[in-house]
Amino acid sequence: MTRPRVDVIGVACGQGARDHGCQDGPEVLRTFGFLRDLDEPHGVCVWRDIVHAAAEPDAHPLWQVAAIAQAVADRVAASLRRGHFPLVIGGDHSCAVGTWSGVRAALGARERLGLLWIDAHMDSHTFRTSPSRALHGMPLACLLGHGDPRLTRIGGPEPKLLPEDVCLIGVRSFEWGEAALLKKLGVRVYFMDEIRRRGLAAVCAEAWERVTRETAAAGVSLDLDALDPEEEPGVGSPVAGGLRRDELAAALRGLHGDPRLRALEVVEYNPYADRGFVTARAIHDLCRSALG
Ligand SMILES: [Mn+2]
Repeated sequence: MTRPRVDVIGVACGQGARDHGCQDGPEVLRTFGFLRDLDEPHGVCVWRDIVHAAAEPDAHPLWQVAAIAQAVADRVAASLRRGHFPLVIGGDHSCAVGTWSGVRAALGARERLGLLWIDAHMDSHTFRTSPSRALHGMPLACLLGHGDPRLTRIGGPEPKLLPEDVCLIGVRSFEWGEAALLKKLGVRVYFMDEIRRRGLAAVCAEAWERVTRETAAAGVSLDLDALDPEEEPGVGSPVAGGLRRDELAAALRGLHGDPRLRALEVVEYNPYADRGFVTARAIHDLCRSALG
């Protein structure tokens, strides 16, 4: 089987977070060529473009995030329809609404999408439960059909994910309201204590089996704050006690070459918090692990 061409789609969104630093993540990674060698040896990785927010800085963040998510959804769906593999590089995690709505749109109407959500947080708030009202704390709820219609209806009115087709991995910081939503829906959450007990490899293998059991395609949404900030400082919302880069790289290598893996998203790179580009290099290593 020939490897599909990888379309790198940068998303310069920072409006979903209080600190907008992640907005400049894709531009730094592209300018300094951190993903360049994904190109080798066959030239199958192409930076398509970087999606920017509309030039209306005073617009409400919800309006800006919805506009950018729609643009991302269109590009991701077009990439899949060309038979390519979209690699979305955020930006804050609100771009996930666009990424996975786009993947869902490229599938058949009755086909289901599976997703591993690797994150220190649950990202499953709605405006009713979120203390901060920050949109990067809401994308998973939106994809499950809960949230503001301007975000839940991108790519069609139906939920983009069924609860049984999603697993969260690496969670260690959350609020009561979002945990209650996931519990009510029956979404499987692998907290850090379970990962420490069983090992990331075993947890990832089990989670991947769950999200591919009934689905036509599956993906990985990787929030870099799942990693331990002692190793990876360049993230939007660091939380102590996370995954090690090498164990996550090994787990992603387990997915490499699996035809059910159809898209990958890596988000929340904050270049202003990075030290000596260690986290930029981690992004490269992790993409390389998953994509070969
Ligand atoms: Mn997140």
